Amino acid sequence: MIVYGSTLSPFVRKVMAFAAEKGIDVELKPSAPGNKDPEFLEASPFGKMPGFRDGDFAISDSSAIVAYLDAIKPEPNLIPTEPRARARTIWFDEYADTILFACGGKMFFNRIVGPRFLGVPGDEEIARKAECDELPPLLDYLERVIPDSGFLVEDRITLADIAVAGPFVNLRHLNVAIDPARWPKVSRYVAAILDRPSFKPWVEREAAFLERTAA
Ligand SMILES: N[C@@H](CCC(=O)N[C@@H](CS)C(=O)NCC(=O)O)C(=O)O
Repeated sequence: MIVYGSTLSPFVRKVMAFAAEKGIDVELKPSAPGNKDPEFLEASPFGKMPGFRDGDFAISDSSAIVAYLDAIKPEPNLIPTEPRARARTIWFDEYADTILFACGGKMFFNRIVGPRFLGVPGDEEIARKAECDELPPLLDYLERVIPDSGFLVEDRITLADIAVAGPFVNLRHLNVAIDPARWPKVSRYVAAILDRPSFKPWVEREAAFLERTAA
């Protein structure tokens, strides 16, 4: 199975960590938006990453891909089946992919991707507003809902944790710290999930790449 993309994208990172937690072997094939390779475009018709292939089956969108992975290898189940737990898992996936990503993306694009990789100047005011105005309420929400078990749903690792913790890697790359005095649960939670073997090697690999490409 092939995942097309770069784990600097939280969506690609989510798929790679999910596959690792399930014990499914996937190959990461480097690809970036704008890639015109027909093999990639067949998997991702709008050129977004991640794309995915399993033989003659190709699909894009991180949530569609993880749904496929959870279905082909049901154990360990990472998308709960109990109705409320399932709904909450999908909610957290959505919270991460839309609300959290929209905020982190403004920082990551304007401070790293644009200036470093696309040759366009970043808008620091957009990044600053995202960090100072948009991020705190998103952390306040997590601080309220993280259970004592350290897992968002069913007191065990699920897609909810993989999706929510992933975008925090981009904040780490930006040296945007989560103040442990204000958000103690969030800072402990994120550190614990990102320390799992499913995430850690990607985080380290990304950090090394960003260090190599720093001006
Ligand atoms: N909902 C999609 C979002 C994928 C997405 O937007 N990926 C970004 C990278 S973080 C991308 O490829 N952007 C380039 C573009 O929109 O052309 C998913 O979950 O996979």
